[in-house]
Amino acid sequence: MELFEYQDENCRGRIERFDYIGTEGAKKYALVYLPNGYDTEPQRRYDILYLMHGGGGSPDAWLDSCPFKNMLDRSIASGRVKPLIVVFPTFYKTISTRKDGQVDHDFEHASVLSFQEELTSQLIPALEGRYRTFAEGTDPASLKKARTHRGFGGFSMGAVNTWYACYLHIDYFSVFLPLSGDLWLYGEKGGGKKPRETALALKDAALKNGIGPKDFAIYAATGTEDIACPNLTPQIEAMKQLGDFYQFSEDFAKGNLHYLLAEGYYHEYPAVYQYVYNYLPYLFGGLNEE
Ligand code: FER
Repeated sequence: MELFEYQDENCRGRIERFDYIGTEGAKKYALVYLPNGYDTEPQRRYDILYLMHGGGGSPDAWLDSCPFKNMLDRSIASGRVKPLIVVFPTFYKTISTRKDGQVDHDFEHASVLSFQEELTSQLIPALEGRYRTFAEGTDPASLKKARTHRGFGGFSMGAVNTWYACYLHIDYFSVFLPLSGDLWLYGEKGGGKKPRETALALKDAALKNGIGPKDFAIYAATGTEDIACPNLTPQIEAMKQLGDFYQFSEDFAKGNLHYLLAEGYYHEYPAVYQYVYNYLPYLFGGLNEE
């Protein structure tokens, strides 16, 4: 794994707050990273990555917990990554009152499902009506048509959200970055407890949406010391077993399933943002497609 190190960058994007109405009329916001050039190139459209925080977090968590913005600024300024929009939403209806270290499975799971509903019915239409993504309209057909330019990723409970987006909304997204978390379709840590059932459910959901092996890519990652490693690894292994559909490759430019297992890394943002750094150049077809 290549390691990112903070270094000052003059060519910066900016962060904007986007307010919207979520499930049951809840007042919500997401933070939006707009790359350098967004304001000076008014014709240009951008790939978009939705990136979810972990349990107990907020839209600010990624940006507060590691030099994520500097990583984006530098990756884009150096030409390593095509300019893109990154959205930091929250899956909680209101600010989380969760106490550190305490996971109430039912509360977390209900929050994930409620956000998944809001994601395609409220957040994406509102946000992509406002910013210049590849969506030519905010109706479901136009939004789905732009799916090759839209990704979803997240850390921990954000990875649970990512797998749910892959299960429920693969018609809206083509790229998934589940970082240190599994799919909880079959209960808490279900990817570890029921890996084969979980893998089959994901494959079935894709096929039901007419999505084939060439129509998506999953960039999963965790660390060997990460508490989610024992849950995520069996799920990935079970997906690899479905080799007619999931084409595993260590080359991030090939196949549709990748797994970065970082030796000695723990369950924390300073670890997982390095995985994002390593995957970013591959997410939307590399640098050559303009
Ligand atoms: C996992 C997925 C999510 C996991 C933990 C979480 C332990 C979330 C934990 C938290 O929010 O504290 O596989 O493994």
